[in-house]
Amino acid sequence: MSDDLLNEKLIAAKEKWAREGRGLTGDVAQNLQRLPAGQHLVQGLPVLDLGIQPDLPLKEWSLTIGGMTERTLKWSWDDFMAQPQVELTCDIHCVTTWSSYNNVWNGVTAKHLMQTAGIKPEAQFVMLRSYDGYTTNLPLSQFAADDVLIAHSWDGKPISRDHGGPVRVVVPKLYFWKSAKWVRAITFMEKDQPGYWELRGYHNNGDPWKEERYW
Ligand SMILES: Nc1nc2c(c(=O)[nH]1)N[C@H]1C(S)=C(S)[C@@H](COP(=O)(O)O)O[C@H]1N2
Ligand SMILES: [Mo]
Repeated sequence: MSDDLLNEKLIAAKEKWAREGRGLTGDVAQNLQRLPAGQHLVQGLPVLDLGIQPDLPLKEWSLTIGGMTERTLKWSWDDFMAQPQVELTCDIHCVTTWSSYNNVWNGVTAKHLMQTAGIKPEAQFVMLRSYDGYTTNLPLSQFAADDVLIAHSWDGKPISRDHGGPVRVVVPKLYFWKSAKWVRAITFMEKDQPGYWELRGYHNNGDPWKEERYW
């Protein structure tokens, strides 16, 4: 076969591929919408914390809800499990640039918790406090989003100790450092206060779609 003929055949084949859309997965547009700027996709869920993973027997565990609320609640494990339960699936975006898709969580919604405690009109911010000494703050409007969960299960199993079990918060719309593991107390506040990473150069709001990493 002459070089010319070979070339023509190759071009014809490539034209056919173009007509057929060979190699197209349809994923490009989807990924562009799904992966925030500067993030890459990983499988599963890496472990990230301060190196202290508290051991919390269910009998000793409790969650305190207070501050600018009508009632101060202290839920035991049984109290917590007796609340209405929901299942939610979300993508996770960690500020260290990994994202993880389709994480399935079970637990109690922040909305339900707020209704049960009764939020005073002065409340504008929320502080999450954890058993390892970690804290993180967020505006009430972010905490009150429909997809914020106080979760006890991940992908159908109790959340393991390294991922914040028995109970962690999940705030899908913000970078993952706002999702406190081993949550101990949820405090509603009139004035904002920076949490652990917010005091150390990380953004106060932390919206991955605005790339609010640092400030
Ligand atoms: N209590 C507590 N919660 C925490 C942290 C922590 O150190 N302590 N680290 C945060 C950070 S920076 C991230 S990225 C996620 C990691 O959650 P994972 O280990 O389940 O992936 O937890 C967040 N919640
Ligand atoms: Mo993180």
